[in-house]
Amino acid sequence: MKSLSEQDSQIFNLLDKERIRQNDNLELIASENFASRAVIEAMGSTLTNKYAEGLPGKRYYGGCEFVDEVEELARERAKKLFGADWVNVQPHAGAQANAAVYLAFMQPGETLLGLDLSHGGHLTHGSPVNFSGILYQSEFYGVDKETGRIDMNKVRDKAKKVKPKLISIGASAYPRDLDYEAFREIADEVGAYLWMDMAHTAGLIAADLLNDPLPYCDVVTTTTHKTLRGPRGGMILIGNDGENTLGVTARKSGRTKNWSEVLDSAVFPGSQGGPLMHVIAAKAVAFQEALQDDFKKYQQQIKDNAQTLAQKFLDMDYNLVSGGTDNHLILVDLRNKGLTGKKAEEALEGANITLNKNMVPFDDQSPFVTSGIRIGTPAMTTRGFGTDEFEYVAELIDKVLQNPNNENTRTEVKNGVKSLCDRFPLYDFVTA
Ligand code: DSN
Repeated sequence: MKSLSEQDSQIFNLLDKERIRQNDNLELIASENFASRAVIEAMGSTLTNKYAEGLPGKRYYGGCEFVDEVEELARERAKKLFGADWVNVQPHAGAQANAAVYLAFMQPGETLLGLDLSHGGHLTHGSPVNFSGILYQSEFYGVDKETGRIDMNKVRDKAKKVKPKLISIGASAYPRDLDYEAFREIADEVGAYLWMDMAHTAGLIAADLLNDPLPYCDVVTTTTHKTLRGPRGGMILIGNDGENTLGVTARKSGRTKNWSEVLDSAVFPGSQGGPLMHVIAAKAVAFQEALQDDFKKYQQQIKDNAQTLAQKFLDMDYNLVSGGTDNHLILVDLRNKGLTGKKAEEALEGANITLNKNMVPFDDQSPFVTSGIRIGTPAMTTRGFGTDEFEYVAELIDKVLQNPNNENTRTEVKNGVKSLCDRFPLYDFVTA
């Protein structure tokens, strides 16, 4: 058989260009990371060939003896990592994990209460352009205008008013930790189920560096490729399966069942066909990596780096939503700098600094323009950056933002980026 370079030089060359781009840029998109060689090898394996609808030991196809073991290892490792009673590792991505939650807990037309997308929420938490907002009645809570933080009293008021069937927690651009106990109390008061989407913060939660949602939520979803640093994919977890896990109101109202069975069916056959067994193998590898002591140190460094970045930006007179960070990202409000997020993203890209424009709460710009940028530390921390490097990163970003149209500044910053990246090489094996 031919190798990729022999078979298809066009694709091979594009993959190689992307490998070089990843090596030569400062990757600051808060949802991205660099998977290990072992994870990438598992994803590129012959398991991509295998159909395995069903669950280990209960498949609809023959020849599943080895993929059964792979999926069992992935499940056991994930349970150990998060202290979960039950997991399903088959969702192809975070959106598919979330779709299964809706299918399990909601009927079309019922009400969901989630964090507003423009306040840091996620598309699949009820946005009108997403299936979650099309099929279900979506209502939103937001952050307080002064503090930039979720105000639990306002969440309670809103929940009492709209009486949701399901309350979602979790965000794509919220720099603070979350109070799951308070959310649980509210869910119980109004008789709602409680769901946390920890896609962004799963690695920090696994390392006990943020509050743990599993004891308080009826169901938790995540992606596996952000702070968790695995392959692109999704997963669903339950802290304690069975009667005891449900909130007080749910128990009183007799809505007790083993949600694991309902959720398994909601994934397959409810919303997916054959699982991606090569990706599940890579998830197993990533979970094993995350169970090592080094992973905890890595997560602590992510957090230290984000705090360093936050302080440096504050010192340079930037406004940060909520005034700082508890996790892996900061959200910079550029309005006092006379810049839009779009302009900042474009100027920084020209200097090999990759991040994304982002709405800030109470933004007066459209989602295509925005008034902010989101900056995350997980990917460059994987490359070995510590707080000194992130101080320098903040200085490089500031230099570009002070002169967004100046070619000489961009060239100067590009050189700074190049020397940083050269000091912290990425992949020492050929990925394309
Ligand atoms: N697209 C992801 C992010 O950037 O946060 C969320 O799915």
